[in-house]
Amino acid sequence: HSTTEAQRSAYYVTTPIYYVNDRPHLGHAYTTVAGDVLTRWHRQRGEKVWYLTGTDEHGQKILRTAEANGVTPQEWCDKLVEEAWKPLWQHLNIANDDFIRTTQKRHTDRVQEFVQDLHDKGEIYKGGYSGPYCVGCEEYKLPGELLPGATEDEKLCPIHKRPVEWLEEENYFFRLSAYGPKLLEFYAANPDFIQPATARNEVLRFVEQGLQDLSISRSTFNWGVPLPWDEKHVLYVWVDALQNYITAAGYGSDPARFAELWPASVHLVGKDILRFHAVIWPAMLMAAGLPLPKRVVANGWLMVGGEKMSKSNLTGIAPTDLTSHFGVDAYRYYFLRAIPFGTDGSFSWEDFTARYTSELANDFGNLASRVAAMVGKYFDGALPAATAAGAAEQTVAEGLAKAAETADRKIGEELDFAGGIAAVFEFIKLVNGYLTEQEPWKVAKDTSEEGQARLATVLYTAAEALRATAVLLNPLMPTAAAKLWDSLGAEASLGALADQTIGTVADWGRLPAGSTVTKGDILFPRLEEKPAS
Ligand code: ME8
Repeated sequence: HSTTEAQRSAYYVTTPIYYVNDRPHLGHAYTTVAGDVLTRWHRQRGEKVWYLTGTDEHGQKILRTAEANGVTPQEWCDKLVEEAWKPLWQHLNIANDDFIRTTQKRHTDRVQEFVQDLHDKGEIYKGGYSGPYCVGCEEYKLPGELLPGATEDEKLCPIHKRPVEWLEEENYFFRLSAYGPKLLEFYAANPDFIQPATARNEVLRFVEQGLQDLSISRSTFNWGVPLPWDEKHVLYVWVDALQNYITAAGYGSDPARFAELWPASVHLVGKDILRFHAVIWPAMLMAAGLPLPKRVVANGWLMVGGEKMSKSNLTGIAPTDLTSHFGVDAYRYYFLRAIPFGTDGSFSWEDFTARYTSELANDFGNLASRVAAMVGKYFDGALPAATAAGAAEQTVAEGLAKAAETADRKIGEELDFAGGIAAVFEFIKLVNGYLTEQEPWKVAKDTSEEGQARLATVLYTAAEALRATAVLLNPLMPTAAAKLWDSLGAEASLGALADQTIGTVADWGRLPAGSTVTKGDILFPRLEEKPAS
């Protein structure tokens, strides 16, 4: 990157825009929390960041749900967005900069211009298609991937395990097949475009087999964006949905903003929608002559009983069922810490409880409250200076440097959240070990000048380690980090927690002696007994 480019472009992260046929569950929150931590991390680096999420509101799935509930699809979407989706993101402390809804005019107008442009360029033609369609996926399926159903004629979607429908329609088609070679060339030139490697390999194999043209319109229902040149057709919901990433970024409406945001830095997607993002979307952008996103990163599935947690399988657990027990910070922590990003995983109450108790309450929370209590007890809450630092203190400072470097690389670059969080918690362990070894509560009994200097040094070292920990954990657990920042009295000397940068977090000695340390709220209170179920 040249300096000018780096200054001009923002770190732009997107989530999938979720179908609002139902309420959000743990799976949706998983991707959105990951994106939030990623963007907060880059913000904490001092970069300009833009985080987009939103909702996918067209198509047959939404239409049918609305009909079944006796309301118009727009009414249904408005209700779900306002009553379920937006409140959840607020509850989970998601700091998105925008929320796009595909029924907004700022989106539909631009979508019509985009497809008209492709039509004008000869990328779209009229044809016919018949094949099995899964409304749950909003996708034509290939006969070979279907599972047998209850009768000989019935076939099931491999993801939803529900019967597919046979669709036969006159459609418009996008010349996707022409883009296979160009896509393969692009993947080869940009080996990091699709991550993780398993996802990349899957896409490569798929494209190498040869692509079929893509049906991009439907004429048997009208809940969608009308094709500007043939209003009997609405645009296929996926083609409409993918464009949210550019319509929200100012494509066709705000050139300066679009230049700053596009191409996106990272599209976060579940592995089920990888092909749409890594094949169809790049091909459409190529056809339109627009730059391609820099990365598409696929997360694995949260599983229930060996199947993908899903609304249609009725296995969706509401995030609030867990946050009401563990709290929002612990929730944000648990899923990213417990499941390596990119692989499938499942949630268990026992595992969550165990991690909460040992890692959050004991290792981290107790450390913070012990240090604050000792500074209160021995120094009246005024942080003493480290006048007698030696090798043990050096080890803590070095441990911090290593943790900061590792976390920055793993979270900020590799999206290895579990690895990055582990690095910070290893540092917390190191500080706990340091206190256990130094035994400040014993040193305190030595009233000689030397003894008091050692006591001051040990407590300063622990508090300074906590100062850095608050910064490193702020993107992941903003509430706990803010409480810790507060209890260290850091704001008065160092300013707002949000303004601390990752680049300076390991500069040892930033927290000034004399800071007012108070015993704040307990960061992670003991859990109540599990409610009887
Ligand atoms: O696919 N585990 O919307 P959607 C992990 N509207 N992540 C999960 C999950 C699970 N069990 N279940 C859902 C759509 N997700 C389209 C997207 S984008 C232009 C259009 C997450 O409501 C995961 O990120 O079905 C997945 O990709 C997304 O929710 C799908 O949400």
